[in-house]
Amino acid sequence: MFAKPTSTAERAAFYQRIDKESLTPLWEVLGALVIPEPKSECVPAHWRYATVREHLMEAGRLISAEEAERRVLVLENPGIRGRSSITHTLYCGLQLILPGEVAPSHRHTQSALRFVVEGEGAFTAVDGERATMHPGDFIITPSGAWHDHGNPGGEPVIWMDGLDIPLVRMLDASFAERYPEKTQPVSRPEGDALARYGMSLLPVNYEAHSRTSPLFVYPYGRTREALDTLFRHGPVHAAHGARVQYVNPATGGFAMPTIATFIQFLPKGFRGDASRATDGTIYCVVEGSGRTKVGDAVFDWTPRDIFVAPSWLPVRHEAASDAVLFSYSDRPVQQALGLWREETGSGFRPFT
Ligand code: 1HN
Repeated sequence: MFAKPTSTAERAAFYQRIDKESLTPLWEVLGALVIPEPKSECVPAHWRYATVREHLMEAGRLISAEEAERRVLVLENPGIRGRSSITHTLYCGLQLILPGEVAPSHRHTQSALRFVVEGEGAFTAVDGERATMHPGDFIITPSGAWHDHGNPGGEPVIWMDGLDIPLVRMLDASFAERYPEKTQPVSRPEGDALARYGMSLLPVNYEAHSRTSPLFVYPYGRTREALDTLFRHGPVHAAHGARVQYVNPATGGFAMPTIATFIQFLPKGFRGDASRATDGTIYCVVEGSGRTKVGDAVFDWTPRDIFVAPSWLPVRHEAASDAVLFSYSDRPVQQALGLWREETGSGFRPFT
């Protein structure tokens, strides 16, 4: 759209001279800076669970959760290797905690989500309350909250971590500290947050002390029931199936200030319309099998697989069996800044 002017020897010499003073001519780079529509360096990518799990189990033999601080294999977008990023703004990892292990308590300004993929018996502790993790549970560690994990059970437990690490890094706003002890004290019984904030009731005079949902565990059983009802009573979206977003019950907004989280049900035989949005999205398969086309890539997925759809590439889901997909993106950030755009079905205007 913005064409580069022709180069001349005189201009090139000028650029070289000013380069020494950390100056560069805008007209040489404008076309790459301000592009007519998003064209991400990130690429569509798919990680099969069986493969990653094998490597994660090997990591389990090489290093303890305690020595590693967190025993995680980071899923790096192949288009931007070396930046611990799955999209430009978001991080994704798979974390393993073995029976008897503890991942020590710490806190940081980065917000984190956990989506449990395998195993029973581990817990995560957030600001004095423990949550026993079950597959499919969505759990939040708010910015600034002390958190540690433990596995007093008898089997390995694995979950997906989603954090806003690249975003916070871009803003140079990272602070972190260790808790003086390995684990934080328990100050509230398990289920306290769910009773206080997860029953469509709020304590009177409730005052938010954070931008993150006070409900930090969204158990899968309840979510799954809701999805089932949504699907059975319809309507089902032509592109997204029966898709819901996790909300902060105190505001109705997204559960986290920087990360949106979604879950969707795709009935057996679903062949979705294409849709695209400016928020690159990470999907984790919860149930079922199917196929998703992202741009020109085609991913055949089965439970616990993770795949990523970069910004603005068309996404089309098909389900071979009843399927459930969890997903997350930076949508709250884009919406807060008035940048978010979505095109689905017909009709789309970037400027209104
Ligand atoms: C972190 O605190 C966790 O608490 C997981 O489990 C992954 C990646 C980078 C920075 C902090 C956790 C993380 C992390």
